[in-house]
Amino acid sequence: MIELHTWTTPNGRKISIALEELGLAYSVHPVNISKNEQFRPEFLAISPNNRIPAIVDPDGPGGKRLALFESGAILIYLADKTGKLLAREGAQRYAAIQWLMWQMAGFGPMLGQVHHFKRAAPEKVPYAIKRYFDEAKRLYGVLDKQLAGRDYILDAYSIADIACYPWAMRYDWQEIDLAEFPNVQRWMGTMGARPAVQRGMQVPKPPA
Ligand SMILES: N[C@@H](CCC(=O)N[C@@H](CS)C(=O)NCC(=O)O)C(=O)O
Repeated sequence: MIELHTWTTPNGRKISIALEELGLAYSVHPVNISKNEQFRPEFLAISPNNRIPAIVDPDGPGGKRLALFESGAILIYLADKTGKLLAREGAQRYAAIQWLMWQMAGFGPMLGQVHHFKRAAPEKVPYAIKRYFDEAKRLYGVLDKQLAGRDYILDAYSIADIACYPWAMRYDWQEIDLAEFPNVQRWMGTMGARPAVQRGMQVPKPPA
């Protein structure tokens, strides 16, 4: 059974959603990053960058154990393992990887900076708040344009949608007005109606 090492954050939830969508059996191993559990030696042995999520698949390529960190790499691995949520070849495969990279390099990190400077920074830094909030709005605009006239980011539901959704679900933390991005708003409704997405968003259970 695949081990999922994760926490209650957007990057972690990408993987629980994918595992739920793919119907793969998995066990959940919470890594409470607010208690610095990501620095425990046993977790660092799997994820040397001390970040969740990470997986261990005892039945990896060639039947051998595979440990993997970086949510984008994990999504590609799980999709390739099952032959679902990512075309095996052709233009749609590269389009999905393109949007996955867009999320990994832009939508996630920039929204993460918005979360930090709007909610967590010990001092108010107006320059940083404006810089990252403006960039967040630009990125929401790019996503909105891509979603015009489509149910999902590409022709079919893919790991690109799964990568973006948990970050967009924190729109209230980002103080993003979804009414300005009607295609994103519609897509979030479509995504949120999927039972596997609903289950994946509850993993791991928040601490009591
Ligand atoms: N690029 C990484 C980012 C992972 C990441 O930033 N994870 C955060 C939680 S969402 C984390 O583990 N933070 C712990 C820390 O900063 O020490 C991925 O997508 O997997």
